[in-house]
Amino acid sequence: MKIEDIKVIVCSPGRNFVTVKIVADSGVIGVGDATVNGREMAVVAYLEEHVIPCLVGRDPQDIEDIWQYLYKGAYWRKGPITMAAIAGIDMALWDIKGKLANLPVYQLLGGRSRAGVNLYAHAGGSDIDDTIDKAQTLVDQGFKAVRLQSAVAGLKTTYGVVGDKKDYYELQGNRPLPPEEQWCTQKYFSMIEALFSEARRRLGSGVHLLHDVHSRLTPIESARLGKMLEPYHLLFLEDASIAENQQSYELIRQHTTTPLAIGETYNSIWDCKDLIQSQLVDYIRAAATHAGGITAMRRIADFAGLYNVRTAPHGAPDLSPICFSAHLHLNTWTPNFGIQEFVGLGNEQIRSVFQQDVMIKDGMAVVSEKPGLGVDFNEQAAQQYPYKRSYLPVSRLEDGTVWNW
Ligand code: CS2
Ligand code: MG
Repeated sequence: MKIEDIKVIVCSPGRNFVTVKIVADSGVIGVGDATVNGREMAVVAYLEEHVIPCLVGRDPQDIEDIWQYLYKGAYWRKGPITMAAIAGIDMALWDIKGKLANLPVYQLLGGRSRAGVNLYAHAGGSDIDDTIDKAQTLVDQGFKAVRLQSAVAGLKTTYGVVGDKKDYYELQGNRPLPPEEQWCTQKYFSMIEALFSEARRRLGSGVHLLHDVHSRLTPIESARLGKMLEPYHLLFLEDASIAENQQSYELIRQHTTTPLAIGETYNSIWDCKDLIQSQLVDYIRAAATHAGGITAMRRIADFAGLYNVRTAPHGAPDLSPICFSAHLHLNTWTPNFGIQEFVGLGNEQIRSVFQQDVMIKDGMAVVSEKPGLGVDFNEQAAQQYPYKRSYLPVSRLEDGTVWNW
């Protein structure tokens, strides 16, 4: 069996997605997600110029060999662009393998560990009341876990809060340069405890609450926050501090029992290794698209399982439905799965391009039983939505210093 053709399609049905489509000589088609928000065309060039020529004519069933060839064979290992390119190919090959075997991908991974995949939804509001109102609506819809992000009084913008303004959830139509946002740790600390105490008062203790700091705090500030939020029993506190220096999580850990999560920007098992091995985090949030595909995620999950770390894959709107589907297959299998981030199934345009077979009910997703990943990619529909240059925001402190967004 041979790979006949590989195409990379960039479309923008409301936001940009990079899709890899592999056609095998038997006519079987596999699709994968290779989207890196704000750097989409770098992945396209990497794939078209350096990856695809090495793969046409090879056996699409050799997933492992192809993964190792692209990872070790490049000499220049890791990095978001390389790993997204590998991920797009890898997902498409698993899709093909499933179709050839006439089995959904989770069966190829080892079969079910659970009936369905628990999801956490996003509540982002303009103030504490608005955030909790939105959380209440999600709870009423059946969600058992909700992430709370509230605007911070006195700051022009806050991460995770979608208003009527354009922000990272949307495409920057008329301003194709990175938007700038503002941050002030002191202002954030003056409201964050009230958000969670009020949420517990209004929502009760039955719902799981989560929060994403988006790496805005130093390790000692994260320690303070974790301690401060202990009475409100978060399911996890995400990306409290940046962990380029993985040891810095030791300091946070020494001070707080609030469970910690990290990993959405990680590209390989090596980025998570020390955090997992030293049990410095409770949830690892690597995504199939950014950490090298299903082959790599399977290894991260098994490694994490040795240290009581659970998986909680990234599920933001800038990962395509193909990635979400790959996560559902992984999560259905992963014995040490924790929770899946969920922001909905996308707008009408997205759903016309990526026809995804999934059932969502009462805050839980049930994976597709179709062979492969269970996503039909409509290339003609995709062509109606050409790529539009767009960026994630950049953050600055009030004095102008560039900060972590
Ligand atoms: C966020 C993301 O969902 C999350 O947890 O951190 O929305 C993230 O900001 C974007 O995916 C960045 O591309
Ligand atoms: Mg996050």
